[in-house]
Amino acid sequence: MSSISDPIVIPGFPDNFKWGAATAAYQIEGGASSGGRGPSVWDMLCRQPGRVFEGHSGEITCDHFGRWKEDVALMKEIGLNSYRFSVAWPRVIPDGDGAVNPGGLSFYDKLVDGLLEAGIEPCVTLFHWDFPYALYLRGGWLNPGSPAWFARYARTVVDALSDRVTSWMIFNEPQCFVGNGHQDGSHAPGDKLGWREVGVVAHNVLLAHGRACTVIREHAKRRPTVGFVMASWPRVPADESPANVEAARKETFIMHAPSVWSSAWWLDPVVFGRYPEDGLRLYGADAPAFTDADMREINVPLDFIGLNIYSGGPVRAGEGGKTVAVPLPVGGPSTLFHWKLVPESLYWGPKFFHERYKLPIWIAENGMSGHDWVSIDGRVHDPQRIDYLTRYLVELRRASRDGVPVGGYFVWSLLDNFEWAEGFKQRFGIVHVDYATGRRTLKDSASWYGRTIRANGTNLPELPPAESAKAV
Ligand code: GCO
Repeated sequence: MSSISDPIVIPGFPDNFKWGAATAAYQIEGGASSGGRGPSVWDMLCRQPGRVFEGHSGEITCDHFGRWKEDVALMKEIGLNSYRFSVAWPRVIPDGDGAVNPGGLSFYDKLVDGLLEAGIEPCVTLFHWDFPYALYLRGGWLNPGSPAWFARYARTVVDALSDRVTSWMIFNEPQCFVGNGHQDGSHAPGDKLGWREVGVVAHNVLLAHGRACTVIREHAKRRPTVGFVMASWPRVPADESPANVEAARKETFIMHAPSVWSSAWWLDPVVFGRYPEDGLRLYGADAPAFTDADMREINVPLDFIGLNIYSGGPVRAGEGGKTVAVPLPVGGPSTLFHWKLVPESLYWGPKFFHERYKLPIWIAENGMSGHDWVSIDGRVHDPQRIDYLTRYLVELRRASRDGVPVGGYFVWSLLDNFEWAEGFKQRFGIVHVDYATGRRTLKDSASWYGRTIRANGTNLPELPPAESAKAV
């Protein structure tokens, strides 16, 4: 029984909350030709002049392949309880569909053991964009055999790691590797396909997702928790009037043109077993051909939705049921990527996705790129990142308090790393990496994040909800 004089305990995050950091194989591992790894489409794209900022590549990057023990020690020092990393398909099966490379599997095997010894839960992403080049030469995701290739790869990883790994994320941001990789050509493999073919690529990825999900459920040695990770740029209401909230909710999922960027195009088939009707109408004759059996394969139960959220777009309800975008202030806070700070996207995003799909939400990525360097005092000061993360976490806590089941938060990223077409220009890490020497330096944000984890978020400021939005 509480009395009026008792301090009011306001719950923050759930007790078993996953406080983590995320990385991806091609962005941090390096060791591109070590240990029997085969080439991926990213190795090939990086060799093409003009594709990546200043001709950078993931050939060496953070050399996590060689320095993983040091990196696990850093995670432990920071105080992470979870770590999200991806397995490189061409490291495990160098040509994608042939012989398994024991050296490749043993890298992840040792990493998983090292993490568990350090008290950190390994959370595995099966595909973070490094598609085997040999399979690309066989038609890549356009090949009707691609879902089976992926299912076999998934089975190989599940057989090797599922005695210790229970958290699985299948695909990371299909929107990007399909949209950027196959439609606008800015990412690997660098193709510019028409809508009809893009639709086939996306459909094969959905089939691959469904089959891999079934493989995990049927073969995991320990009860798995399986998720699908979306790139998301949620619409947020310009103010919290019911009409504007409804406009933001609608606009987060609606399609205005054929697109693979819409989360609904991916999640509706996975969760509801059908493509969104507005999308099918817009694709028209270019919509992928599919059967009921396909949709049943895609529509297998999922345990959570992973959302990668960095920003969002304010909207309001306009005339005649139209939604109007509300511009953010000119010169307002933004990151080195020029992504605007919209902390409320970590409230409305989880809320809208949970309402629509009724699944728990994990924030699989959130963070900011900056121009961080090692200061004259030998330390890396990144106050803007601390402020960014604070503002976003306050909003995520608000979602959790409002009843959205939020299972975890993974800061992007543990290390500064190879930021795809941007090369090493963008530094997202809470740990600074000197790419010439491989030297790691904890940034101030890493110490702040450790304190936040130890406090389970109770150190975050209490702002009235409307204030947290206005504060930016
Ligand atoms: C993505 C990927 C990450 C990026 C990060 C910053 O979202 O593009 O999942 O690999 O590095 O999001 O852009």
